[in-house]
Amino acid sequence: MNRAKTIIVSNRLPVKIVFNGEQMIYQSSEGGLATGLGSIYKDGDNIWIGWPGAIINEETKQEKIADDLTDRNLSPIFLTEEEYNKYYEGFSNETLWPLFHYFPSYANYSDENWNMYKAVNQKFADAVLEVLKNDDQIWVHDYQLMLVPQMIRAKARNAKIGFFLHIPFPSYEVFRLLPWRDELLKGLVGADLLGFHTYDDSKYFINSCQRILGLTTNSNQLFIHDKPIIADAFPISIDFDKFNSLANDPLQKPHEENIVKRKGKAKLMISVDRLDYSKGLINRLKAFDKLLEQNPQYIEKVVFVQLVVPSRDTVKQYADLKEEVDKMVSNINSKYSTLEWVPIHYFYRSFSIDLLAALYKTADIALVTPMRDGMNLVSKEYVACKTDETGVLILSEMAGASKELNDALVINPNDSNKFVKALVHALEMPVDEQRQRMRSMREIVSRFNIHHWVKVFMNRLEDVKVLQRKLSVR
Ligand code: ADQ
Repeated sequence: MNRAKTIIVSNRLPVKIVFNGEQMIYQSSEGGLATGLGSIYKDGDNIWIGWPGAIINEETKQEKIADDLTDRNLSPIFLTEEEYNKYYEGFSNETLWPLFHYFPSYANYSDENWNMYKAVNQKFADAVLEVLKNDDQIWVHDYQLMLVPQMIRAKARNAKIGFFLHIPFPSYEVFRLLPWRDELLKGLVGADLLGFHTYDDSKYFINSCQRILGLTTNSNQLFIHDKPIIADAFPISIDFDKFNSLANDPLQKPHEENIVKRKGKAKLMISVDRLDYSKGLINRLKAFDKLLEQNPQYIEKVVFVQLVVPSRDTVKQYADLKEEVDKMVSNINSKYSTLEWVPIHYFYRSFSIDLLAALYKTADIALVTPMRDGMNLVSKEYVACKTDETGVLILSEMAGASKELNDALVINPNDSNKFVKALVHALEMPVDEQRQRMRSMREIVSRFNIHHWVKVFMNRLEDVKVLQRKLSVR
């Protein structure tokens, strides 16, 4: 008997191909999404369609990869260098990413990139259509594939399609700056269920659909010729148990002891981000500088460990940002260092999850202060690793996570005075208050974890189909 299957579609597969000379190695992703969706795509005939993270032009190699990945229920889409540059680097990352993160002056509007975005989205949709059977459900992910829902719908009228946006959806006034706003919205409303991190994101989306496409709406329902579809908030999370048990693992002790020894009596503050202008690196460094300038009593009493994962640093905006961060770190360090102490320890590289967990666990304060962020998983990872329930999270109100983690010290990253006040509050917070706040945040992250997120989204997709059927027989 043929059981209905689930088809996951995202720009990247949860494996990456890396080369060791001529030898190809498949590196599995340990990211939250891969873990959360692991229970789905690995099961039965289910499948995950996406790009395997390397440009492969030779047909024989492509065939071998497709063959190797079949056993893992993965189906690769191969991109040429030109497709990758214009669809991914170009339209996705130079147009949609800055605009959706409220950096419209960084957005580049290029017809050529847009045409390639359409062509590559069609390639993904065709790959879905090739394996799609009657009752299958499809879950499309993120801003790189916003046209895919409608492209599938055009050929499979009754398909069950969910879409989740991992970055913010901007307000109408920003979204309408896009020359291709109508087409993108039409692409999205091909889905039955549209998920966003926050209620505001889903409202902004519904508002754009009303004003740009003229759709009729009722609360979270949008009507596509009488057929209701739903847009709602589904805040993503992490694998709480994984981080929590890693933080409790005795094998982690040497890492932790090493960090504790090095920080001495000073308080440890950390931040962990990809290099990106949306992450607020500059404002954070300015606030730290101001903290030391206005509060010299913290000299030698606080150490700031800043981890930055390299990202797109061949692109000018990113290279400029990197240069500015380098310069500011070295200015601050030269301004305040003593013979015994350096205020900022700055790492521009990736860290293993073990070391990351040890840093989270030993950090007295985590600074998660993006200018704009869909959710931000670092804030939740920090909370999951604070097994003794101490520690303070300073969180930007521009991160989706701030809607759930109310017990963080929530700040506006542009307000440097309040930012410094929050730093002082965090440095001075009594342990009882830390415990009270941390306990309630841990409860939220543990309960609403990544597995819960997947389950709720999938159930809701089923409910929308039931609702549509009910209304169509009335
Ligand atoms: P990202 O923009 O990548 O994700 P985020 O949610 O913070 O942002 O996830 C970053 C991940 O990278 C975390 O799991 C973190 O541990 C890891 N990481 C960061 N620095 C690291 C380092 N130096 N070494 C190792 N690992 C590091 C997008 C959206 C977010 C949204 C997620 C999920 O931009 O808003 O939360 O998708 O939907």
